[in-house]
Formats: sequence, C-alpha cells, structure tokens
Amino acid sequence: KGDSGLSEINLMKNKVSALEGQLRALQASFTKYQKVATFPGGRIVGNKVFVTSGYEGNFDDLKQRCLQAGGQLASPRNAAENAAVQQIAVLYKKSVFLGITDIQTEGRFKYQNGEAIVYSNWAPGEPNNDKGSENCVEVYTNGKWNDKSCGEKRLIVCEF
Ligand code: GMH
Ligand code: CA
Repeated sequence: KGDSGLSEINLMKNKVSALEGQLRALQASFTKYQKVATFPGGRIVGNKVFVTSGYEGNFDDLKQRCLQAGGQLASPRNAAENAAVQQIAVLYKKSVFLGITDIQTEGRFKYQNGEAIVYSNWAPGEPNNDKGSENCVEVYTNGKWNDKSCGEKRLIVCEF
C-alpha cells in the first residue's frame, strides 16, 4: 500500500503543522495573560505565581480568601520566592502574612500542609513570641520575617 501510505504521511504532516501554528498562538496568548495576571501586584518564580488583590485582613480571613480563589497563602520556600513576596510588600507599602504558623506547636513553624518550613528569613531576634501570643509570620518590606499575632491585619498575597 505504497501510495495510500504516502498520502497518510502527508495528511499527518499537515496536521502537525496546523498544531504547530495553534501551539505558537497559544504560547503568545499565555504570555499576554501572564502579563495581565501579574500587573501590578504579581510575580512569577519558576512555576509559582504570587499575587495580591490589595486586601488586608487577619490570618484566617486571608487564608480563606486564598483557598477560595484556588490557591493558598504565600509560602516562600527559597530566597527567590521570598524576594517576590518582598517586592509585592514594597509595592503596597504593607507587611504580608505568610502561610506559615506555629499554632500546632510553639516554636515549630510549619506550612499549612503540616510540613516543617525548609526556608526562613527571620529578622534579628525573631521569632520572639512577644507576649506569648505570636503564631503567625509577617514579611516586612525589607524582606525579613517577624512572628506576629494572627489577629493583626496584613496584606494578602496568595500563591498559585
Ligand atoms: C518586641 C521587641 C521588638 C520586636 C517586637 C516584635 C513583635 O516588642 O522585641 O524589638 O520588634 O517585639 O517581635 O512581633
Ligand atoms: Ca515577633
């Protein structure tokens, strides 16, 4: 079946080049929407997107809002991710609550999935559990971390 085999190959070649065109269009569209999604309060680090809505609230409020949106509170796992959260704090001139607490066991900071933190950037003297009531973590505009009462209001940053 030499002849029908060749025409099948040509049909396949046409399908591949059509798909190549569609992929290029999709890539261009994706790049455009990445710009939309990160203007002005968003940052992309690898596969993670950090974004704020500008909302300020207590820890439980912010946590719920990130989950409702299909993400979670920002949980920087390295210096590059922390720098992205810091840049958003600087833009809004507000400290940010992270998705990290020591609510379960005092002094053992964990992500919301229960995993012990793999990265930290504590300010000098922190965490100090001031007045015995600081179980949440804020990021200052200088990028350093402070444990803080979860009832305080801070800027929301979610990660997706
Ligand atoms: C105390 C002092 C300060 C520190 C705050 C902060 C509160 O007031 O140790 O130097 O900045 O606590 O840790 O969260
Ligand atoms: Ca503190």
